[in-house]
Amino acid sequence: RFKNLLLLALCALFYTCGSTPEGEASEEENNAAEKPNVVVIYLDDLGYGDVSAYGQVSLKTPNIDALANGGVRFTNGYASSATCTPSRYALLTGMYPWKNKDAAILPGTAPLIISTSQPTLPKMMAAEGYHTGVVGKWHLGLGSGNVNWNEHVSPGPNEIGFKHSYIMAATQDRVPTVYLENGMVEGLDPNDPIEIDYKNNFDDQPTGKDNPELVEMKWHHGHNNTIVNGIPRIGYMKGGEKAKWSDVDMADHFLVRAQQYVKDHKDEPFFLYYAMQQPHVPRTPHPRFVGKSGMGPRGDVIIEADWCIGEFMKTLREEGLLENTLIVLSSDNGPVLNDGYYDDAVEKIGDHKPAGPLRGGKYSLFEAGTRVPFIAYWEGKIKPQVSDALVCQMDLLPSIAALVGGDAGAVDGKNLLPAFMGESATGREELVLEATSRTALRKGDWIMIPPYKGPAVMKQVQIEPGNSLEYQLYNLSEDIGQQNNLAAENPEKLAEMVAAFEEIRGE
Ligand code: NG6
Ligand code: CA
Repeated sequence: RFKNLLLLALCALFYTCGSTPEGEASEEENNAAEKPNVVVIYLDDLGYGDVSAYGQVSLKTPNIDALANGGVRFTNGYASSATCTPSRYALLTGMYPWKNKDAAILPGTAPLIISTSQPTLPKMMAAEGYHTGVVGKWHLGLGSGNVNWNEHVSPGPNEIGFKHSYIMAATQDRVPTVYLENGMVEGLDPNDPIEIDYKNNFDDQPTGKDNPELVEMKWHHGHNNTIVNGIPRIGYMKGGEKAKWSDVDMADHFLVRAQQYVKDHKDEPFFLYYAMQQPHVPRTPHPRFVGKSGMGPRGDVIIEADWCIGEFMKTLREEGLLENTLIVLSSDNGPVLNDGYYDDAVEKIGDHKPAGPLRGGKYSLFEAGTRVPFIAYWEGKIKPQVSDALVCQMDLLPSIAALVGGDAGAVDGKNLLPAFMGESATGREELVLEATSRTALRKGDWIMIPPYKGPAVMKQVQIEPGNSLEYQLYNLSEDIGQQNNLAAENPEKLAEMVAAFEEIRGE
């Protein structure tokens, strides 16, 4: 019996050697090695401290932890900005968003802010023979102004490099509350056309402001226009009843689309941008996650998002793709508790620290605005490690271009592929950070925030935006919480930082 087995093994060996010359990979293997799939999993408002692998104990995120602990976990990984639209702009174009005056939080009616002629991550991938897809939150504008939501909406993701798109136009708290597939509103009844207006209500429409009795989630600030599914939103919407999404099903809905995308394109190299909506407001966990965190809906949707990531990873595993897929996970900006609805986020936070040791939060030039969970995972390829390299999402376009042999074009991002692959501890030397149109400079371990007028605390969201009439200078290596302003005591360092900042900003 043993002899038979040996014979069989020998035969198998000869057979393999016969089909490909020794030492050379088969064509299939070659293709696989040359064209790894790339998936960017992007969360919305997830803070540096919201992931248990980043030191948090009160909230458990086992599936994100598996990526963080099995790949490169960056401790100095940044979104380019402290709000969504500019960060997404930088991620997809590799450009500093403060160079584009339109890269600010957009209403649902805003035109597309990425020029169809500029280089983008999906375009670069498509040029390298990749199938490219986006599933989830868009918030980069659609159309060229005055969008008619009842016709094909363009330009949008499909015109800047995505061959397939399944998106919500802006945010969960903004109208239109519908999904678009490749530019068409899904499930639209032509007899019930959609009308959208961000200034004026349609006469017969109830609003959060005038009809509190119809509201199931109370608004705290903003968010008092058209009510959809009991939730008052930003902006007015009329019609499109059948096309409206179900908030509690949104996570499952996007997950299934992301999984389907993988299954549909597993036989060709693909790039998927999976842009999840959690934990942005309104936080609407599916009933099976309600109460799971003990922190109210904000904690519950983080657990929901973590579960989705686990399910998505299962799909990659089942399809046999994990060893040929680079997965990057990050968040578009830092955390906020009360972002406009009463949802117990503040009341039930307990000892959880969404920003970890960092100061500020979403909208802030302090670290918590832009320093976010940032993970690169590739099974069998990237060695598990913690990296202190300074990296920004803007660097993904040129770095992934280097991975797949593509051309990134002339962008502000840097090719930091060795850092993303865990082969080098060196990241960028400096980075200009942006928060609600203000900018600051990180260089080495130092941060310089120029003087800005404005409140020290944003009253409604209870976040310190980083404003001061004085220059601020912090040494993050000894003061990660930005408590000691060293500007007065270290004028040389301040001068050096200001000069470097002005040079990059072109001032
Ligand atoms: C703000 C909204 C906030 C959120 C944010 C965008 C108000 C008062 N606040 O204007 O709730 O929607 O925009 O968040 O309307 S982001 O993550 O998409 O940038
Ligand atoms: Ca966001």
